[in-house]
Order: sequence, then C-alpha cells, then structure tokens
Amino acid sequence: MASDPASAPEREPHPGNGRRAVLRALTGGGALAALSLTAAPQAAAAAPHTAPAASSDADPFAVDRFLTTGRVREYWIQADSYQHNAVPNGRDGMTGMTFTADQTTFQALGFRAYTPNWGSPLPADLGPHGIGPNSGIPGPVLRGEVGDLIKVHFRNNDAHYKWPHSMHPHGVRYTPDNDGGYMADDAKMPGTAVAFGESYTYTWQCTPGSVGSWPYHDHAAPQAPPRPAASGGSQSGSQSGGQNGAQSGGASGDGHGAQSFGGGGMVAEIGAELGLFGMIAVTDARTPPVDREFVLFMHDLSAGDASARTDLSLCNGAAFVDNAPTFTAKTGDRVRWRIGTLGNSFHVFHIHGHRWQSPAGWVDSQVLGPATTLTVEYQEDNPGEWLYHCHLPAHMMRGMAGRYVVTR
Ligand SMILES: [Cu+2]
Repeated sequence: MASDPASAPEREPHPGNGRRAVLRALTGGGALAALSLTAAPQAAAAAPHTAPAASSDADPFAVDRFLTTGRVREYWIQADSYQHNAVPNGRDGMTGMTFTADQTTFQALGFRAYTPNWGSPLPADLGPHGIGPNSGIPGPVLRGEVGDLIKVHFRNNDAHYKWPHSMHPHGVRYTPDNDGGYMADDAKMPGTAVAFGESYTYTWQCTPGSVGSWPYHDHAAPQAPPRPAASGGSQSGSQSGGQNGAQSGGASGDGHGAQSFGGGGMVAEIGAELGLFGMIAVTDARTPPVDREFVLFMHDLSAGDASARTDLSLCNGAAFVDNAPTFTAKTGDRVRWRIGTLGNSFHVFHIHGHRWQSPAGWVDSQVLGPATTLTVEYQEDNPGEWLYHCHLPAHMMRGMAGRYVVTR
C-alpha cells in the first residue's frame, strides 16, 4: 500500500524525484502530472494502480474523491435584468476624470440570492461567511466545506433581454447534467440554456480538490446583443444571423465592440459580460479563519454590447475610484481576498502598501488570465488609505481601481 504518512513527506514522495516535486509545487499538480510521467518514469512505476493513496500529495494520480458530510448548502438564485450605472458618482477619484450617467449606464444582468422559491432577495452579509452585498454584480458568494453538496435552484428572470441563461461552476465536481455549458449540437441538454421564466436545479460536490476560490458564470447560448441606438438603426432583439457581423459601436468609435466572425454579431458568454457571475468559496479544516474577507471580480464591458457606450474595466460591476468597492480593514485583522476575472483581458492585481506570499515568493502584484482566480491572505499591519487596481494602464483609465482603507 502506498500510504505510510510518516515516511511520505508532502512534496518528496520518492527519493530522487526532485524535479517532479518542483513541477508540482509550481503548478499545484493537475495538468503537469502527465508530463512528469515521462520525466520520471521510475516514480510512476513505483505508484500502485490498484489502491488510491491516502492523499493527493502521496500519489499525483489519486482520484479526488468526494466523501459526503451529509450537509447540503442550498441556494435559491435568480438572474435579474436591470439598468445599472457603473459610475454612480460620475467621477474617478484617481484621475479626476468625469462622466455623465448616459456614458456609463447599461442594461445589466445579475445573479441574486433569494429566500426559498425565489420569494424575496436575501439581505447583504459582508462577513467572512456571508453571501456578500447580494446586489447582482457579482452574484452571491456560494460557500461549502469539503464534503458538502452545493445545491442551486436557479430561475431565469431576465425580463429585459429574455435570453436563455445558465450557471456553470468552476472548481467543484459535477456530472454533465450539472455543467450548465451550452452546446449547439446538444441544445436540449438540461440546465445549459434555461429559458426566461424557467428554472433548473444544479448539484455540485465540494471535493478536497475544490478548496479555494472559483468563479461561476452564465455559459448559455451566445447572443447578438442589441447595440446602442446611436450606432444607427434599431438592432435590438435580433438574435440570429442577418447582421453580417457589422458591429461597430458607433457611440465610442473605438471598435472594441466588434465581434465579427459571421456569427450574426454573436458574443460568447454575453450574460457573464453583462454581470452574470459570482464566486464559489470552498474551505476545509486547514483554511485559516479570517476577520475580513473581500470578494473582487475584475471584468470587462465592451462598448457596443447591449447599450454600453464606453469600454469599461470594472471591479464588481463598478468602475473608477469611489465607485468601485471601497474595502476596509483594521490593523491586526487577518484578511483574505478572493479575486476572480472574467472577460477578454488579462489583469494584474496589485495592492499598494502590501505584500503576500505566493508559490513564487513574496509578491505585491499577480497576473490573472480570464476566468482565473487568486486567493490572497495576510495579516494587516499598515494603516492608511490605499489603492488596489489592475496594473495595466489602459485598464486603470477604464476604471479598474478602488480604495482599500485600513484603520488602526
Ligand atoms: Cu487589467
């Protein structure tokens, strides 16, 4: 049997296997495990195939098993559509730029958590175990511990666009029936394109490999969003073909709204672009308790898509300092950020005045590609008014910055 924990140090399961250990430390296992098979065949041969090891550290091929706690975390979530001004105070506290409401208002979508049977919206809970502000962008934080089932009753209440929507999770384990990812050649697959007014229940497992921060988001059929009226002619409601990809968002004229591949101006994951996403947080006994937990999504909205007149780089649905969320903490607080990204851009998450430990050592900036996540933890020791922001200058100029205020 493979498992004698006393003789199996975490990162060095076999003598002379340093290279594989380094690779695993860099990648967290997973994809590179197959690569390391050729790099260290003797190690693979040493691993028995019949009995799973006691932990994934002991055997990189071990199955990430779900052993139930019997606990079910149940959520009632609705996709709502509403007018949303991403810059409600009309000003960027960092650059001093000003904006009018018509430049920064768009027809948004958001997931919100409700009482059972979608009775009424749940109140905000900003605590380290809470669902967050429940204001729509991002959606509620869905929490589970290893061994829990997350059960989501989803209803599509998109009364504006009347598009199909879905909920697709990252990080948790699920069957194809609970994937929520639309395929045109299997369009009747349950839960992948829930029609307006209809509902679907997803069940997701929190396995040991689910510990961390993960996005969930709309992954239903792509749509051709209506364009701002100023771009010439009414195009609203056209959802298939006929537009030949002519999609310049005339109001801004910068062409970032162009999505032409002969698909009738369709945009993949348009629901997520307009706000249908949120965070899954899975913990286990080794997850440190914290005093403050912040959930931050860095995401993009393209001018021309669904009434947006300006390219915006957003933090939780809002753009520019004093509009994007202001996060607060006190000296001595144990702080956790759960950060996620969605959209067409890479972002560099940076906090002024702070550093944290990563697999690469101490850092104060980390790059994130689309739909990736980052969990940052530290003990607060530096009072002051700080900035957090994406470090791409173009994204700073489109709003991806906010305040982080630390009091004594
Ligand atoms: Cu960025």
